[in-house]
Amino acid sequence: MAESAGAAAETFAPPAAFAAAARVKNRKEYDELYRAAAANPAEFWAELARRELHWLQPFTQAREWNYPFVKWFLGGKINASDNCLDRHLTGPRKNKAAIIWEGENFEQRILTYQDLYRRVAKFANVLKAQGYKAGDRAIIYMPMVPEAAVAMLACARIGVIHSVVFAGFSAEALKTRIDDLGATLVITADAAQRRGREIPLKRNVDAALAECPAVRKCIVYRHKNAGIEMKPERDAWWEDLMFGASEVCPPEPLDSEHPLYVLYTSGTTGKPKGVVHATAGYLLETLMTMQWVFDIREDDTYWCTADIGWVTGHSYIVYGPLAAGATTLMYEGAPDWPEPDRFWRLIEKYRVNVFYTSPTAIRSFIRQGDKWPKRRDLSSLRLLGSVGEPINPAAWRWYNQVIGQNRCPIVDTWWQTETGAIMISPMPGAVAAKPGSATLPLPGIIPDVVDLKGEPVAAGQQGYLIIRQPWPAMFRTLYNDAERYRENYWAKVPNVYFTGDAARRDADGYYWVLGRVDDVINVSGHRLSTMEVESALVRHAAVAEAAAVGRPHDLKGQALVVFTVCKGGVPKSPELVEELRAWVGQEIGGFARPDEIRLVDALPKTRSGKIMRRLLRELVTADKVSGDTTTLEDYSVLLELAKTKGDEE
Ligand code: 7RM
Repeated sequence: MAESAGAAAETFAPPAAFAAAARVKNRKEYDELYRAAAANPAEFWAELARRELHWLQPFTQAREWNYPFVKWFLGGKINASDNCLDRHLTGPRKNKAAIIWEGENFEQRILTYQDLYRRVAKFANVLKAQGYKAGDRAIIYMPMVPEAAVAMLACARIGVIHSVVFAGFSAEALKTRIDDLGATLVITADAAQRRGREIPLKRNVDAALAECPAVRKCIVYRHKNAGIEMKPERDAWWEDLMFGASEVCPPEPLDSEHPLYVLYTSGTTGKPKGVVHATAGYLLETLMTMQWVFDIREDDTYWCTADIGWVTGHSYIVYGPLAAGATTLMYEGAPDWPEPDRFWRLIEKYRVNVFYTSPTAIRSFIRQGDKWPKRRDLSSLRLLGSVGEPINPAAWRWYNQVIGQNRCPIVDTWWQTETGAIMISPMPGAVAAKPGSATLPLPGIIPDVVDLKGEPVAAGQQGYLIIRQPWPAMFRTLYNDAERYRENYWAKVPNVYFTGDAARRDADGYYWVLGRVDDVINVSGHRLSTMEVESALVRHAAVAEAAAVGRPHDLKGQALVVFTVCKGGVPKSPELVEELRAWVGQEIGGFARPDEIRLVDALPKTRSGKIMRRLLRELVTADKVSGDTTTLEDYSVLLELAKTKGDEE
């Protein structure tokens, strides 16, 4: 990417037909909108909040910025579920499809806005009947089924703070999150499905709950008829509780700042961070970005392929699309099941207009060959999106040609779990794309590329990506850890939000996000903390020390390589390598299983005892070390490491 990352890169102007129909139609309109917002961000957002959201009580103050803590739309009362459902019921959207669901075995369900509303109201009454109320915390550990959205919206309706845990996480990871959050409720299903196999969710919940006495209730949605055990008193079937529940449940008027959800994400230590999002600001920006970035239309079928367990699923399968009154497609299953054309088949079948996926997925489609998309009718598509990691220009071009048929703009959207909504992305009718660049910031977002002192670096130079002003969908804090919030995000560079990403801004002002600068690695668009993997490994009886690093990978962006030192007397063997890989899978989740484990005698360390990950990174990337090794304690360690090549997958 580096060779094309600049003003000289090829540009793709918005297709004229697209621009003519778009909300923001040309660069001049974007520039004016951006300038107006930057002149007074608080007032800009306040005006949108008044116009775009349904308030149960109007707010009296736009913003309170008490560095590094922000509040938006103070004095207002609002409800996210009311904004996603009730307000669509009085007009022509009432019988419009809210969620179209397809299962891996081609099962289909369509829930209209009225259907979804009734289910949410009923389930909210179920939660109330179980004694849950505003401020309580619920874990949602569900497959990709509409009931996951029902559970989220029902929590939101009565102010219960939800935390969705990706169904690929292990029992151990689930337990850590339940504990940290002090959750008293778990909502789950018997099983999920992937590649023809059933994944036993309830069994993981049982294992986690054996050590979580604070959880009083576990509600189980029957999805697969998997034979599971139900613990009397604690466990109840979703359908039993729903039977006869009232469909009337007025939305609770909640403070603008009431936490909507907590989502755990990997940080630079072994302990995941609970990212806290507040109701009104989050809702406003997920909604605005549906308009600005996806230019969402009343008759669109919109599909975001993320899992509901990641922030992209929260913002762009559930809250954003439903707040916009859109039709959102949800698919439970693998992209290559039963054949590698499943995504294209779904687009053909449902006449999908807007398609939002990840570079990793795109690269795997490229590898499978053009014949798969070519045998499907993709003419309904009008806009394509990408998220999760930098998209390499070659993948961008393929996406443009083979999927978009040179007709659809591509929005490369940069954002994070912490930012809540898309921050840097072209407005598709207004801003020309450059493959590999997320292009320009959205209105009200004021980023910069700076050095550690906060001084802007020159155009074309690499620096730290920061944001200068708080924005409404910004996370408010880390759950129970305001200090870590301050240190991680607001102290690395004085007075600004530190994203953890390196970036370059070219002479046209375009942003090129280069990747993480911390110990977070991005495997297939999933954030993994090197420390989290290392702590999982040292919990294994055979392991003394471990150091995890990322190595560039054609498909996944980065692959996970772990240098592992075993305890004295433990013999190195391929069986041990396999056992350790499986162990990490079990401790964190299958997606965190290292691609490679190298059993070594020692790790390179500084004199103060810090593991020199930079050297390990070079070693796995270039197979040799050229950088500065002057602080290395024992150079011979490095020579030994260079000889140890692990077994490739
Ligand atoms: C939405 C999401 C956030 C990290 C972020 C970046 C990387 C995401 C892009 C990107 C380059 C993009 N949330 N990232 N999108 N890098 N271009 N369009 O992914 O919290 O899971 O990850 O992902 O490093 O900091 S996340």
